[in-house]
Amino acid sequence: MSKRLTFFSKYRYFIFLSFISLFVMNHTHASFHGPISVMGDHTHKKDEWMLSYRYMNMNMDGLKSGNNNLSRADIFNAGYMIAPLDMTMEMHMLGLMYAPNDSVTLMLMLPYIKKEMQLVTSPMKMGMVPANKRFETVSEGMGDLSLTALVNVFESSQHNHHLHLNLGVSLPTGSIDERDDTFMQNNIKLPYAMQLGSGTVDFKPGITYSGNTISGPTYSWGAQLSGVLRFGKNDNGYRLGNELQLNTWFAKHWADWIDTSIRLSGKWWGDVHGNDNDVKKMQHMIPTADNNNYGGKVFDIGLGLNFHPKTIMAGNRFAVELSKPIYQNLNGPQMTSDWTVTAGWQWAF
Ligand SMILES: [Cu+2]
Repeated sequence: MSKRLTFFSKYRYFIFLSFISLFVMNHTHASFHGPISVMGDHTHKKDEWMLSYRYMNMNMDGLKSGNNNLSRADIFNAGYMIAPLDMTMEMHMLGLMYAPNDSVTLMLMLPYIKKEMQLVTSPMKMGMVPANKRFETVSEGMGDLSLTALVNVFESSQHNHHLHLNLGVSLPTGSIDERDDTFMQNNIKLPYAMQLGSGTVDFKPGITYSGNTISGPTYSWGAQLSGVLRFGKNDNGYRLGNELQLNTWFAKHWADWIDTSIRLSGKWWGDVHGNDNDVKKMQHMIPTADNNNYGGKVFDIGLGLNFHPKTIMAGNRFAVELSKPIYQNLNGPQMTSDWTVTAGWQWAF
């Protein structure tokens, strides 16, 4: 496990900034944002800044291969000695946006990640491995830093249709050398799913459309197609699979300070190319150590609630979204996604 940043120091920063922002008058005009789980959904006008904090809690539970749910017994019958039971990933994400001019907005995002996986050994004792032994592995630390230029390419004359490009790069600031102690061996290398970064410089292109009604009841909507393209191999001899994601959303604005949103998304991603030799040694013992047991497709539905208060709190937005998969097809055996919560605070100034 890498060094811990105490949660107190993180929250202290967040609380301090929230408090300060209460007293800052704001001249930023309201714009329509996508759900909080969508990154790079909006651009800013010249000289606007935005600071944001997101908390994400993603849960995985059970296993699938293709469309089929697998039981724990299926894993052991396939010859594995250890089955993953469930996994939680918590992410604290700091974001900073700045628009040097009306055409380009720069965005920086730095995640801090904690992953916890619960596992269990086979009900049959095998050699050194005790039967039905439950244990946990944990990894924690900085994830990959991403830098993105959001470039406006079209805005309708009424300013209600907007299109921009997302030109992002992700730098390998996240560790790919996370280890933890287990009952079998101390300081064992953790599988790909438990690492904090990709280990490669990745390109993150995307295109985002957003629109809103001009008069009458207010609705807003949007769509974003984005990808993660990875090249070469990282220092441990592998690269994660490429990703493609389509997000679409629709929001109803009940008043000028509150809206609710629905989001539908589809994500496709590939398996791991190459192997970390320390991990490959365990590929017949535990499904997560096999580079073929990665990749698949997931369709999600997300419901969001957004507050954007006026007067002295103007410029702030508080948002929460709960999402759940409605369909998943995984190269397996692989852990299946369950629900995800994303909560965030954005402050434009
Ligand atoms: Cu922003």
